[in-house]
This record gives sequence, structure tokens and C-alpha cells, in this order.
Amino acid sequence: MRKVAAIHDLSCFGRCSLAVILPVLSVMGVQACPLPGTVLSTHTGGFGPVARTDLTGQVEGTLEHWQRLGLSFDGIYTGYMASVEQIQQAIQAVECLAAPQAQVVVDPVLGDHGKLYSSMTQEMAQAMAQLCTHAHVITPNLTEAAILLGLAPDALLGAKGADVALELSQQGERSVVVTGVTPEEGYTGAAWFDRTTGQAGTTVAVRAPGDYPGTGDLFSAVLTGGLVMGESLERAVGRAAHFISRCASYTAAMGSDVREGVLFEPLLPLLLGDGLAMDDRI
Ligand code: PXL
Repeated sequence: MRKVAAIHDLSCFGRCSLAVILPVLSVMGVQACPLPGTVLSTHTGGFGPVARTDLTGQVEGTLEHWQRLGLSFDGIYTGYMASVEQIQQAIQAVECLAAPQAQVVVDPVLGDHGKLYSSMTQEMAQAMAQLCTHAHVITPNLTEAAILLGLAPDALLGAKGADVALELSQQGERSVVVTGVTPEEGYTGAAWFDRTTGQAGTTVAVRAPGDYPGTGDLFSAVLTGGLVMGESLERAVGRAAHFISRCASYTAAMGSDVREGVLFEPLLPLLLGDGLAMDDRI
């Protein structure tokens, strides 16, 4: 059975990070092995002061133990990090735990809507850029793409993303999926470059109203699951984009509190087997 080490935080309410990544990978038939760097009572997007515990020491001990066990993973998927030290641990995890044919997917969580998140520093942005050099696939939004390119965080807002994906590919050495682009009014999309084929494209999905936390984590989890199960980048991006679109539409129709993220649970069966083809527009 294929397995993925997922290095993220665990936000215990609000449907993001490991709380959404683990069920997605499981339903896609992938064994998900969590490496939480921080446990938080909720995500940081609007629930007030958060209770948090840093688990950097626990991650260190887990990496050591997993190495002693000789574990190797078909995928390493990293996201939100709380410190430069945790980003360095993620680099160590890639170096020590990735199987030779592994898919290393780095979601360089740094900011959104043209701003660096308040918990992120310039040093963390530099360390994240370093982690990205170890990735086979990176999934920045337009704000993160700008930061990785050394531009002002809001420099690329409104960009279509295709040039950005190519520019971030390190001369075609790594695949890039730029999320949150607006290919046309009423739609959302992801601009991608595939290092294995040299092909590029933009996947378009219906944009539902609402700006939900955790959708970036869901997107990259579906992408990682697909890639680890042998799908092409184009197909995996298509499944991810349409799954998020469906979740957001469903959630908007149900009218739940936006802070609680998308109601993805009833829609998990869409990820079973070959479900939800990439041209499944709704
Ligand atoms: O990717 C969403 C996310 C993950 N982790 C933490 C967050 C958020 C969004 O706000 O606060 C801690």
C-alpha cells in the first residue's frame, strides 16, 4: 500500500490542515502518516485567541524513530510550518524518508490575498523557498508565488498564472501548480506546468461564493493522493480543482459558517476510484 508522510499542523476545529488531509488521503486509498508540527485549538482565521502547543521536539523524535525503522514513503507532503526550525525538519524528512520514486509535494504556506500571514517572517519565507528546491511539485497561490520570486506579496494578484508557473519551475526541473487564479469571470482555476512532460495548462472550475479556510490544504491533498496513485499532474489537478469547487458550492448552499471551512465529508465518495473526471464541470 502506498504511504504519504504529511507534515502539517493539526488545527482541531475549522476543517484545515491534517484534519482534512488525512481523510482525503485515506479515501483515495493511500496510507496517511501524520507528522504534526503544532496542535492548535482552531485555525487562526477568525476564532479569536488560539491555544497552541509546539511539537518540534516530537517531530524530531518521530523522524529519528522512523529512520531507525527504515521507513520510506511514496509521498512527502508538507504545508503550514510554525518556524524556520520546522521547515528545516521538513527538508530533513524529504532527505531521509522519501523513496526513490517518491512524489515530494510542497505547499509553501506563507500568505494569501497579497499579504504574508502574520505568523510568517522573512526568514521563514527564505527557508520555505529552500524547502521548495527539494520538491517535485509546489502548489503556491499567487501571493506565495510572488514571495518565492522575490516580489512584493501583492505583485501578482490578478495574474493568469501560466507565466508564473513556468518561471517557478526552475528551468523545467520541478512541476508547479499555481492555485487561486481567475481564468474567467465566475470561474477559479489552477495554472500548472508538468516537469515530466514539459506541458502546461490551466484547469478551470466553477467558482462558488465564499472564501473558505482549508481549501488549499484540501486541494494539495487530492493532488498528492492522485500523484502518488500514479495519475498525471493534469488529471490530479483536475480532480483537485473540481472536488474543491463541488465542496464550496455544496457548502454555500448549506449556508454554514465560513470559518468552519467546506463541508467536504459528504462529498468524500467523489474521490473513490476514478470518480470526478477532470472535465466534470458543474
Ligand atoms: O491552510 C489553512 C491553515 C492551516 N493551518 C493553520 C491555519 C490555516 C488557515 O487559517 O491558521 C494554523
